[in-house]
Amino acid sequence: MDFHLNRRAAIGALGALGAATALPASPARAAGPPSDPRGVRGRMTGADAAVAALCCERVSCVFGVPGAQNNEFWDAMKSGGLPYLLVTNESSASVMADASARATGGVGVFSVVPGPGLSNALTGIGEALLDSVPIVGLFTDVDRRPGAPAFQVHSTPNAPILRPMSKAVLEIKHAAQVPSLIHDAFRIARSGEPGPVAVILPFPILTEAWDYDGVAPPPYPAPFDEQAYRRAIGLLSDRRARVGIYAGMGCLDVGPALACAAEILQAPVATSVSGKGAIPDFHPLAVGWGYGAQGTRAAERAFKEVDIVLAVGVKYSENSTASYAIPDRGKVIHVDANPNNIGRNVPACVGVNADARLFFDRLIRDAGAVRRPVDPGLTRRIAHHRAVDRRENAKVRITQGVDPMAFLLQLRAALGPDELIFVDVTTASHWAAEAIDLAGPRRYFTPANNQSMGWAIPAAIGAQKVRPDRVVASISGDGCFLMSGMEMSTASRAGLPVKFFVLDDGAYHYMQMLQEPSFRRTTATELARVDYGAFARGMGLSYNQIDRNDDLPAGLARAVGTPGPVLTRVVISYEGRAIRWLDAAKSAYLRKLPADQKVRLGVRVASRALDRNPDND
Ligand SMILES: Cc1ncc(C[n+]2csc(CCOP(=O)(O)OP(=O)(O)O)c2C)c(N)n1
Ligand SMILES: [Mg+2]
Repeated sequence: MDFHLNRRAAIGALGALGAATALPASPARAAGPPSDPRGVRGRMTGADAAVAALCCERVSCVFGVPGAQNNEFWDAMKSGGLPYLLVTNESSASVMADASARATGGVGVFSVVPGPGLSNALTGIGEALLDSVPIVGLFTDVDRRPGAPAFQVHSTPNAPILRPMSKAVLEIKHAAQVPSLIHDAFRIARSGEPGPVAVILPFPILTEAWDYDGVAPPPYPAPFDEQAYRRAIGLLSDRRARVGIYAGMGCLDVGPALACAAEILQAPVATSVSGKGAIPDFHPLAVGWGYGAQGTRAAERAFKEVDIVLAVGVKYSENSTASYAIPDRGKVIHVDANPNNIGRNVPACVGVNADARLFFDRLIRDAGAVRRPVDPGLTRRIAHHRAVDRRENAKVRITQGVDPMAFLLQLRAALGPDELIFVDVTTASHWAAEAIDLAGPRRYFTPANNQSMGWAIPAAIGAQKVRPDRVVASISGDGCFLMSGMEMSTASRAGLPVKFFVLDDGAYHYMQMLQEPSFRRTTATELARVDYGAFARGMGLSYNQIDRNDDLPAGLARAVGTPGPVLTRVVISYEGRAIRWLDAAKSAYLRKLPADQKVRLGVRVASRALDRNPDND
């Protein structure tokens, strides 16, 4: 480590003096905690131990906002050379941690103060919880020792708020526990079904010194239920049964094994929304997302021929099934790292509590028992249906303003196969799931299950911070933009060249689509008109605008080609293109609606249909 004396080191040394009362035997501290890949060793403060543990875990960035309870930690990050990114609101800190994990396959980290910092961060924590993303939140806390003063600033209860939102809440009670509990948090976040873990670190511990002699523990073993696996193989060994694989987020990092298993089984592979990219879209057995009326037509058709669905690392969530509209396709073998996910929404004939990698690796070793002869007819049919899908998607159907599908397809082409696309909670998200082809995993990101509007803007910034080698684009509706647009200032401050796209229709079109058929009017859906050019200038971004389909090629080239962060307003129109997801969800909803509710709905719709001037807003 370099020990040359500069301003930063001098400030660090002054900081060390501040902690001198707690560090009687410490040698002069220069450039932060020693970073030992084996574990945290030596005498240091709790703040330095936390930084050393995070360095040990190879954290690429800590996202957050400093405050009185964690300034010591932020200072230690600087001394320790641990990269950090200041955000405008803690709601972005947890989202950026989540996105950095999704973009890299690692664990994302954020640091916030208790009270408002914690509550602001909850939405992003919820997204990581429902979307199974490993993140670690460091919540510095007020002084809770016996005799500590009452009514401290930010003293809302942390652990009780965090517990239902997290896989685990680890409370550090003594400086000695700092590295070991941080390592535990990473192990728990990654293990089984990944998710968010909270570490609560009271601020007095940050300045306490301790002699550490730790070793970072190995990861928890991945689950594998041998007996259930054998039952699954027994079922798959009936070679008359045609198999379809439904791959979720749990398959993202096992793409080659998934493709190999599909070839052995001669199985078409559909993915959930979050599993998009687990198999490259150009693989001859890849059929796109979903396998019901909500997904691609190719997936729907291919799975009509299937007798056994092998569902791996997938939850059959409301979003991925269009409100549980997934069709019954015979027997389901459900493989998941979390036993509580198995058979929850779709009954499983065999449930296998196993990690996707272990499951596919074993299946490949046992290929002899389950292998099907190569079926050229199957891949021909898939190629045909996918070509039909792509042709249909490429037809421009909307000419007033920009057709969202044309925008999505041309953006994909302008970016190239390896760049990262973040899709927000907008009408266009369903077309994006259908039409954006992927060359591999961790290139397409969406808040699938907590569906927090505005997620894509901070998420794209967080991903860009840890993937400087990629172009990162975010696609948000104008409603989403209004939720988190201020975070764009972070991109310009930190020089992160994200390409932000706002699909501007002046409304919550999604809500209008849901409200109009049921209420024959819209309520609370019209948005403020925003001067996006002025906003971009105010935030320090370049500005770009696309008004018509004809502008798309040049407008997208400008967005991608302009250095630094760019805000592009896309004047969008949604009328005139069907949404398969919505149609599937609507028919599932109506099918399940009790008779008396159907009558009530019918009467309201009929009576309001007579109103020539509906009271829309
Ligand atoms: C935080 C949050 N609040 C409310 C919702 C409900 N919601 C889902 S989509 C949507 C409208 C999105 O508007 P916009 O970004 O303009 O996209 P558009 O619907 O116009 O495509 C709303 C209000 C949500 N998902 N998240
Ligand atoms: Mg809108």
